[in-house]
Amino acid sequence: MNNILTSDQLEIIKGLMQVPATISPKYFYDAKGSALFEDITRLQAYYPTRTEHAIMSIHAPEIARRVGASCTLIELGAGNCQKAKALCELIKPAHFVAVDISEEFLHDAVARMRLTFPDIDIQALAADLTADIGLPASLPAQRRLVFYPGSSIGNFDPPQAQALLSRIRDLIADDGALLIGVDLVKDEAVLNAAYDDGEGVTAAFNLNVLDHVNRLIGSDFDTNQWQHRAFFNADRSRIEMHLEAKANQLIHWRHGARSFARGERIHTENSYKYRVEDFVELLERAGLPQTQVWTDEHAWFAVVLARP
Ligand code: AVJ
Repeated sequence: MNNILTSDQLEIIKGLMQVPATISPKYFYDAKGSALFEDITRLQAYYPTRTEHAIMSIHAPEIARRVGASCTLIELGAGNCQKAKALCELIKPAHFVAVDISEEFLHDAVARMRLTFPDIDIQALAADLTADIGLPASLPAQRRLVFYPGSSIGNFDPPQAQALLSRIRDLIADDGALLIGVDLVKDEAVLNAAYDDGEGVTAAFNLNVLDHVNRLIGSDFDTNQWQHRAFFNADRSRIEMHLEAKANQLIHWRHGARSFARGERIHTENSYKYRVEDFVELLERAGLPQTQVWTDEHAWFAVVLARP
């Protein structure tokens, strides 16, 4: 092994040295983390996935009509491609690009999609949305629909979210559109239960990031020494997830170490919750002023179609 650090290693070590320590939520998604996230989406307490799915099913004809003919569908954070499957049936794109951070997971999902849709040209792209999204050069310069479901936009703080939305606006050019899912502000008890489920699936998902980090930087975190914490921070309108040290400990990695005191936390995720009008304003500021909003009966979640 040489001494040159990868950008992932540098980012992780930098975050661990901060006070309080942080680990980016993008490191949740190794193969095990992606599978655990899939388990989360099936939990009764985790309302976003099924609520978004219900909104899209109920309004499918109208969504399809408003989206119009799109040649290329680009899904960001595609994961198991379940949501894209429904959308492909609806709008029948000529090309589909599935973008996700978890490469292994994505390849299996894309292989299944190719069997289901032999007439669609399907490509997988392993990419980190915090960096530039370099689309395959082979894509035709035809009308594009970017699909960004699941309220994954919530992982970014509002200025970062606006920057990402601006980059999406550039990807779709003047004639394209963005179809995006966003989680809304609601009763705190509902929010807290969704991120601290009684079955401990979210806890396992949060703790798994330590095993992933151990593999990435050669550290010696012991998941038994850490505890899942999740709560709504009303001032900042976000769910925060942290890992809390159960005891004092010293964590080592190659050429480095850090001590954690009992009760000290590593901040692992923010999941911002929006009011519809604030999210629409964010889209406007990102150059996507034409919007159409669909929501569920409790106004827990919104699906928004936005255009330049
Ligand atoms: C994938 C970012 C949309 O914020 O709800 C679920 C991740 N974290 N439970 C979310 C997550 C804990 C999820 N996103």
